[in-house]
Amino acid sequence: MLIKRPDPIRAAEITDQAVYRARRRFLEGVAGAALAGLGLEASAGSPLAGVRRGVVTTDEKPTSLSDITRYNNFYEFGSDKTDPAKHAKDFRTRPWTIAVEGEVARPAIYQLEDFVKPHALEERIYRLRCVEAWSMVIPWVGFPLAEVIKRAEPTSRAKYVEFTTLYDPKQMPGQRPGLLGTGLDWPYVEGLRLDEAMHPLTILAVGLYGEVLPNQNGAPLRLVVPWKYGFKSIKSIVKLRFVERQPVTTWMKSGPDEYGFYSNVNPDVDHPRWSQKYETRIGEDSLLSRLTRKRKTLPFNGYADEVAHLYAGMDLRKYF
Ligand SMILES: Nc1nc2c(c(=O)[nH]1)N[C@H]1C(S)=C(S)[C@@H](COP(=O)(O)O)O[C@H]1N2
Ligand SMILES: [Mo]
Repeated sequence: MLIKRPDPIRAAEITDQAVYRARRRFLEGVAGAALAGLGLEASAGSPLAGVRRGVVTTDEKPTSLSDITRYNNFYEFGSDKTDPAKHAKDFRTRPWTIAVEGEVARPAIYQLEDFVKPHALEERIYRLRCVEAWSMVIPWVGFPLAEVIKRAEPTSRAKYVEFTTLYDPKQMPGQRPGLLGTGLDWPYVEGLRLDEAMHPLTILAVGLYGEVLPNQNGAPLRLVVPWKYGFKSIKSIVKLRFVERQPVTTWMKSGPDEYGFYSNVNPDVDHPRWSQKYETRIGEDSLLSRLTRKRKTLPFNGYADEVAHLYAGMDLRKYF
């Protein structure tokens, strides 16, 4: 993975924060009013209805919408940070089905709308820390994954959840051999231990900045696990499979020494090719700031109070 400089922010986009605050006031107004559907049928940029303010885990300034939507990792659309915004423009996210299968009493295939409808949408402002040592602060809109898991009724054999992204080389140029091909094994697969998946900080996101998720950020549905490196937060999910054995994830397959199953943000365990002690906040720090050791990376990305107990007694150098 190469670290690339984001495009310069255009003056017109500096108003992001003001527009966001206005929209947030608007959303707070409509929350509690009768919902005119979820707005999910609409495309990226449409405001989501009925979003309530959720758990606030940081008072840091959200990264600009411009950086969040133009500095992406979504290898299905190319490995350059600017590729997903360019190549995911026409990605079709409707109709969309999500399969819930494996060790559950209630396996099902849902249409996206039916999958999302039972859940109240909340805003969650989380830090996202990439293994490449950059970070952002993103105001997601989503709902706890735990609600989906409870509805599926896992059997006693279910110990892990495996997530799969859409496989569609016609639409996803990164999945085809050629210039944008990345050599990863498709489809993209991720996994969580069941207790990590049930943790109240773990959400499925359908939007950000109060609006339907842009394609490059994983529309129509992506996972967000804020205490783990960004690659655990799998995009454009089509399947949740409950399993007994620890899943083999895409990044473990591509580099088992570099990417472990747990992938908890950990300043004390270096990536074999670079340190994890410091990070660069996109849009705020210069991309060289990691070398000047300005911004320290926090254990579990700052969520240690909430999640460290999940790993009590585990050697986190071994289970990295
Ligand atoms: N399907 C899929 N999901 C993915 C990726 C990917 O390449 N494919 N990249 C991951 C990585 S490395 C990061 S850092 C985050 C980036 O999310 P963002 O672009 O919304 O900031 O998405 C993760 N989810
Ligand atoms: Mo990442």
